[in-house]
Amino acid sequence: MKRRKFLKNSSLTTVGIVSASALASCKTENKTEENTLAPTSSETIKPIVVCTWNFHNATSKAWEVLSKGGNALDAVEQGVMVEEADETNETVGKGGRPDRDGNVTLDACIMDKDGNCGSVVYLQNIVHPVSVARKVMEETPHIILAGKGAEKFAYEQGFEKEDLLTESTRKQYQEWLKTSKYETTINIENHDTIGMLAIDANGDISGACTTSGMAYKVVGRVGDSPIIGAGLYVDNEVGGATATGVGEEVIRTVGSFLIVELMRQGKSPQEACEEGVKRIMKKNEGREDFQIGFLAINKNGETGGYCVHPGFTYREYSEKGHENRQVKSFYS
Ligand code: SD4
Repeated sequence: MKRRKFLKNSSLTTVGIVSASALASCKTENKTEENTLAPTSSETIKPIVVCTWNFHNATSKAWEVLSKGGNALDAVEQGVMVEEADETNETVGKGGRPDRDGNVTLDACIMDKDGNCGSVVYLQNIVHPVSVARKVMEETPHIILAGKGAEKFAYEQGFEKEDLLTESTRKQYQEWLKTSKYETTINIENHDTIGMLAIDANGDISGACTTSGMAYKVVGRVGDSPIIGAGLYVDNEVGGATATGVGEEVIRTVGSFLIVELMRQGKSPQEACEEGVKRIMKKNEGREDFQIGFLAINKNGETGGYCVHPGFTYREYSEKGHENRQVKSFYS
């Protein structure tokens, strides 16, 4: 059943008509009257891609798609797929750390300019959960598929079964089993979930988020990353936001949706991310044992980020160049 004929919509037209020369002129434009966003910047930057942490290869891939005139949805999917396939990234895709029983279970979601979205949670044996999430979005009338059902659907869609544990994560897991500490504290400097937001040459926004979640989590645990509104949210009139860190805290504040709504009310991406973290800290007064990083982009291509502890960065790639940006934090 095809709920959405995504490939027939204008994004495809965009791919067809936006040439390299068109992109050459896609530097900065004056803001148009059409934006519902309260102005926080006088120029529009597009195309542009940002992602949580310093994922150079992932943003480069997304930029490659955008700079050839590709749409934002393809850019974010192909961008985050780079990390899903990278076995050295131990919190995304193949090579992600397992749960307490040794299963690698993946969470991912994707959202497009029209508010269409797809998500998979607790997915095993598939290297690219973001692509399965996209299939859920495009090929089913649903938004979230979980566990065995998601895996069965993936095989039906032609995805191949693969062992996601690597030699390295298997060894680490065996080491962890010696103490089997049942605590969900994660190293505040070591969150590698990738959340990516892109604006294409057409000015349309999409986002994706993918993770293996917290290492040695309770079996069955699902974090914020595949939850639309928590780990990711996109509103094509306003902007997008994504999160990394302890997902439970992001879910409690519906963090990404909150940030997009704050931008709708006129806050800059930076101000909105700061407010998002402050809301979380209000519910966790005095608690310092967790990290959250928020990243946001508005319709103008203005970006911002904020986190609980120093260390969170985000990578930005536009015609202006690419850089890894340090963000301010709640605690210094
Ligand atoms: C989760 N937010 O599952 C994810 C974890 C994360 O880098 O961001 N790790 O809660």
